[in-house]
Amino acid sequence: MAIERTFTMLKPGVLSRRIAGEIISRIERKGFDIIAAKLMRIPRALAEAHYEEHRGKPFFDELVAYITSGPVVAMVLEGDAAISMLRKLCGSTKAEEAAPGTIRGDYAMHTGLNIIHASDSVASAEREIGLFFKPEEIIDWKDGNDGWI
Ligand code: IDP
Ligand code: MG
Repeated sequence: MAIERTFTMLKPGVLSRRIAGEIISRIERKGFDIIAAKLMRIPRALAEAHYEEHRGKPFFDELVAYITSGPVVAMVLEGDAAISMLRKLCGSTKAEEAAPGTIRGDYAMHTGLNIIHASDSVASAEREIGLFFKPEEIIDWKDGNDGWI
């Protein structure tokens, strides 16, 4: 499998619910390397750029309003097949289809409040990482646990 980088974001509400630690812990325990992380409040223009593919859809305005409504935790993760691996860990987009055991399945009741974003392709990951992080904010570290993960 190829090493990939993916972008993830704990959406607003995660900090208020005091579950950021639990979600980050699931990501770490799966084996991803967290290579960038920051707490931020997303400006409207960045939210619209991030969700550009959804502009014009019925939920777009609500989505942008939600994502700018409070602080998020933005991260870059690295690992084997990180993009599809993280999508699986997050679970389906629709709340009613997200399986128990996945992050969305375990922590979200509503699709519009599904608590975590994960890039869906190599192109999206590159684009989203570039929107949220400067190259110097990404730390390329090795933990020496490769044989265990
Ligand atoms: P994804 O987050 O699994 O990649 P997308 O289809 O890219 O799913 O949608 C982006 C976000 O927009 C979703 O995570 C969810 O918060 C919201 N969303 C998607 N579809 C709907 C919907 O039908 N109603 C309300 N919100 C939606
Ligand atoms: Mg998406």
